[in-house]
Amino acid sequence: MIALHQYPGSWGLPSSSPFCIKVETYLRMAGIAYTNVWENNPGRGPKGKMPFIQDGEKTISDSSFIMEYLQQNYTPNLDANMSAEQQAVMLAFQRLIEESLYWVLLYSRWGDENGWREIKKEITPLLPPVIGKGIIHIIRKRLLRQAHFQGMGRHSRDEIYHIGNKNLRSIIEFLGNKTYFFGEKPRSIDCTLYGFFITILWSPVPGPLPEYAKKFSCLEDYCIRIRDTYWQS
Ligand SMILES: N[C@@H](CCC(=O)N[C@@H](CS)C(=O)NCC(=O)O)C(=O)O
Repeated sequence: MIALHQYPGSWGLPSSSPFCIKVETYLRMAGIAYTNVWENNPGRGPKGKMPFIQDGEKTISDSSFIMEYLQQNYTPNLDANMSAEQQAVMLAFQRLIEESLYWVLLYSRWGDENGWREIKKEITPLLPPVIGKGIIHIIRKRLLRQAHFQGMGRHSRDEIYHIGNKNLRSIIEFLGNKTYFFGEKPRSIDCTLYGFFITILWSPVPGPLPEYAKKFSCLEDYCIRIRDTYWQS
């Protein structure tokens, strides 16, 4: 059986990482049997990040490589029978979310003082006692350094949220009131969207991202629909 290594949940979310929620949602949507292995230390993964999976002798790291592996080795493939155009649009949105919106989310949690307060309160108790108080600052420094080198971390607070909300707006425009991103059938992009949207909407990290997202009831409806269909047990 597939072992999904991922961070434990915070604030009632299934995991503190949207990438982990993405993979678990895919496994649930496709009905593939798996077991969770909870990890707090990303260093245990082959790429120093969560999630990764083990399937027999195979270890696969990175949520997108994991999903490609699942699509090649397990049925159903949620992305079967998509047109080339749909696949192109899907990849563009996936990159927008994972390579741009992700860094805004990271900043909102670890850089923005309001988010950092919530993160510190939630994550410190999950770390080893006493030294955990120091470790959380080391994690923060490492993540903000990543954001700096990626480029997002060089922008002002207003600029970062401006980028984030523009990203959100384009996702919302495309989703509209559809059941899933491409209509009536859930696709792998819905797993990515669910991971990121519930992290933004259903965690107590405050700021312009959730404030903006909450203005669009279609987003909340979409998350509730996926939760009620795939996350009840
Ligand atoms: N491209 C990777 C991104 C995974 C990722 O960024 N995971 C974060 C949590 S959201 C992580 O484990 N970060 C630990 C670190 O960078 O130290 C994927 O799709 O799996």
